[in-house]
Amino acid sequence: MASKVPIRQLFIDGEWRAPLKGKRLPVINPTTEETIGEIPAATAEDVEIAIKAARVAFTRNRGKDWARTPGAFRAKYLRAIAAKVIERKSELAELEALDSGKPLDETAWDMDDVAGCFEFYADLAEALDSEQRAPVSLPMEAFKSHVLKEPIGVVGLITPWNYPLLMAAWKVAPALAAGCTAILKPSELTSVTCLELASICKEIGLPPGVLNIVTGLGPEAGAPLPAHPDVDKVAFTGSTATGRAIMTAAAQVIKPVSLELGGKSPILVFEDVDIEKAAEWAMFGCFWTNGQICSATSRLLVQESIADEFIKKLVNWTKSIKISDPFEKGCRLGPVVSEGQYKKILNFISVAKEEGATVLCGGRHPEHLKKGYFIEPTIIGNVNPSMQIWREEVFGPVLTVMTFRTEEEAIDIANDSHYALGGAVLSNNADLCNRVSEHLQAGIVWVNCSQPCFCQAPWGGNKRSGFGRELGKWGLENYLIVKQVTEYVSNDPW
Ligand code: TXE
Repeated sequence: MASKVPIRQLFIDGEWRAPLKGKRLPVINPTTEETIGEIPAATAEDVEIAIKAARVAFTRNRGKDWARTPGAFRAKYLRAIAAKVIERKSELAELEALDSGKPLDETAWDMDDVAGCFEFYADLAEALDSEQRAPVSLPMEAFKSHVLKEPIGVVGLITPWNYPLLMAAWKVAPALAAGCTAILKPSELTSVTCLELASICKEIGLPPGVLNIVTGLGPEAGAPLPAHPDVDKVAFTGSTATGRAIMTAAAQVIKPVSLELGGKSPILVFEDVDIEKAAEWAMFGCFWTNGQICSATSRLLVQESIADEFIKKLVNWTKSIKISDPFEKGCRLGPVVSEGQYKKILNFISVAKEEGATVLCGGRHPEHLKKGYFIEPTIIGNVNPSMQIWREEVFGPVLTVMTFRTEEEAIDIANDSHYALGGAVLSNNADLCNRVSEHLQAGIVWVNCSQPCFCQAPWGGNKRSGFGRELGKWGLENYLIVKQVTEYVSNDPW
């Protein structure tokens, strides 16, 4: 079982490079609070070199331009990455659990999803070849027009810590499939597996400069990407505040951004549900990945007529969730990612109590675990829609509960949020589910479930949850631009 992490450097132009200023950051195991290694901390000077390398690899590479390679050529590299992830699955899953605190079972699934994502975009890269030169029908016979799909250019990919390698895959795989070259900046809290992705790229012989990986602090290693005139697009997943800063910087040089930001997603439970099944989805929807999911359905709305029975069941089950070292068999909840997040979540709970809410279960550090950033799975009732705990993203294992009487009221309360990422409706009435799905303000709606995610289907939010869609064919389009080519084909003078 891994207890230390490999020592790595920045990955720039196909080589390991020490950061120019020699800075390094500690890697802290959130389960033990111990330092278990370090990562290189890039500054603007390192990022500048990475951007230059990506630019050369994109279109100034003397005939070997990644941008001009056929999709089928790029697909081979994506498949090779997928194969290596599977070959190293248990090692990568262990490193991810060690670094992030997520249960080992979950990080093992994450690795399957990482490989699946690279495979999926390999298929789309191949398909892209046959989609080129699609004709456009014009109203004048003297002209013929077609469309070229071209890679957008050098892209900056900035990712968070809740699914460290998977969030990188969601961006790297479509970017490379489209023919873009990239600079990936993972979260400083969980960069370990992304540096292993670098080792995989080296091993499979990905052409130098196609993917550069710079680790370090956001303001130092991330901020140069949106601000730099030679980065053509930025894709970001993280907090709404950082998303706003990225958008502001990108606006100065007019470049597109796609933003997947925070959320406070509702789950609506109607009186005709099977209470046991619904309670399971409500728990899963909020406590999976230690509650650190942007789309976590953390606002539970339950119909008044079943509220007492439903909440009682939910609280009892939540109390039985196994919270332990992520490597322990049967672990369902590990520690949250960092001391900063731990304190932030406990503060949310204490403000909720001050505002008059009631902690129905959890709300503290578990007694049986002396060390680590553990927080018991928590359910908070007696809330009203103006409370901070109901309105703001907690990003931890905290579920907040309110009741409703009618469908209209449930939809109104659900939509009364700055966020609009996910939403779930649980009912046996198909018409009701359809109506609610249509009315919920969200980029993703789950019916009779919460959180399943497939790389074939679009992912992303509206309002302050961001814009742009990842995954599926929409994820590829994020990294493509369309070019119109129109030809005068008549022999007659114009
Ligand atoms: O996020 P940041 P943090 C939310 C969640 C969490 C809060 C804070 O509510 O409690 O954000 O987490 C990089 N220019 N989400 O502080 O800062 C940073 O290095 C460029 C929701 O970790 O947004 C990291 O790589 N980059 C979320 C990435 O941005 C910058 C997932 C995300 O960090 C930067 C994570 C800058 N100025 C947190 N500053 C989701 N939607 O899934 C930071 N970064």
